Amino acid sequence: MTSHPATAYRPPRKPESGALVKVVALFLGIAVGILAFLALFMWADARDSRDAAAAPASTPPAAAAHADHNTALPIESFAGVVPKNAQELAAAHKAYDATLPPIPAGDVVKVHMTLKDMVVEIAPGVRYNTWAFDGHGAPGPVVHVREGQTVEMTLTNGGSIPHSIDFHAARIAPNVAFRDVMPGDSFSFKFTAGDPGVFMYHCGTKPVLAHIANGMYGAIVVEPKEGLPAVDNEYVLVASEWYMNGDGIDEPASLDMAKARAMTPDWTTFNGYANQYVTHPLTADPGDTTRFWVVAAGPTLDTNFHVVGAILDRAWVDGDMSRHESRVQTVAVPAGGGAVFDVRIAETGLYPFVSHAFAHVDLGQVGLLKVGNPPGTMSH
Ligand SMILES: [Cu+2]
Repeated sequence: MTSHPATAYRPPRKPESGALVKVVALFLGIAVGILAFLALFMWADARDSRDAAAAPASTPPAAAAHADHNTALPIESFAGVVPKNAQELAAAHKAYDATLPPIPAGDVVKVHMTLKDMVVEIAPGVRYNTWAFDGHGAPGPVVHVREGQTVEMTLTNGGSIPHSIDFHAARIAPNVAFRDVMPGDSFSFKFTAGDPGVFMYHCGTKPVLAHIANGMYGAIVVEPKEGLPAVDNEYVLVASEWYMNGDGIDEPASLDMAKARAMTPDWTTFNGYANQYVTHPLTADPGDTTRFWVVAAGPTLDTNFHVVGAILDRAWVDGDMSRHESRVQTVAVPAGGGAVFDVRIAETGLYPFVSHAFAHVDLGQVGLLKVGNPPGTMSH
């Protein structure tokens, strides 16, 4: 496995000659052959395991529980690796407040974010070295404005390398507004929030993949001037994925750039922490309509938004608030995109909201909407 500490990232060198390319191609050919052999071997091994499982147990349970999670992938995965007291830690974790904040009064909304290097927890007992907007970890704070308001944005760089901020809600020259801000400096720009919807913001400093993967993203909600249909609850969910060079348990993990390029995350999350709304559900009352403002921050993967046991009554897709789809089941929110979903749920119960690309659920991108007080749960 090759891993790059986030702060020591170097781009790969280009092959220097055609001969080198040929050598690399030869090695790749050999590697594919070896992988094919390994795949065959693992298939045979899996068959053996299945047969062994059917036979009386001969492997001590402790050895089985400590199965190597690392043999199936060319890149080492830390997916699902948590300490023994994970449940306790998940319960103690303070969930990111998903509630949509109110719109500030006035024509101008001043937003000041300070970038800080900080360690955050992204799953129970799993820590990661982020570059974080406004000391929030990831995602950064939700910015909520009304269409027509002017956003006056100041970014202070309290980190150790250059950073920037790119608002998808802005029509502005990016070379001016989204420029790099040096450590210790501050920079301001303003834009009119003229297009309603929910948009991503993120650091746009190169390599952007690394800056987003390290937690530099968030959501800005631009409420349409004429408003939307009234609802009972409004929540903001930012979907993202994490690529780690260690399990993050004994010491915080940093970015593994090879994994980020290969798009093989260790964890996927809503609002930066795996399964946090399973342990600490979002809430609604029976008969309520709940609005989800969803951004897929990536850095690379989409989120396929679905609420189990419900239909998305209204879906405004990718920031287009001029029309909505009705009664749809699953809507893909592309990396770098956002969508708004209204869901009316009549019956008491626990309703999972997920990315229905189910590897994402397995890696932590799932939460619960608790409607009423289903039996066996505490009141809210
Ligand atoms: Cu950055």
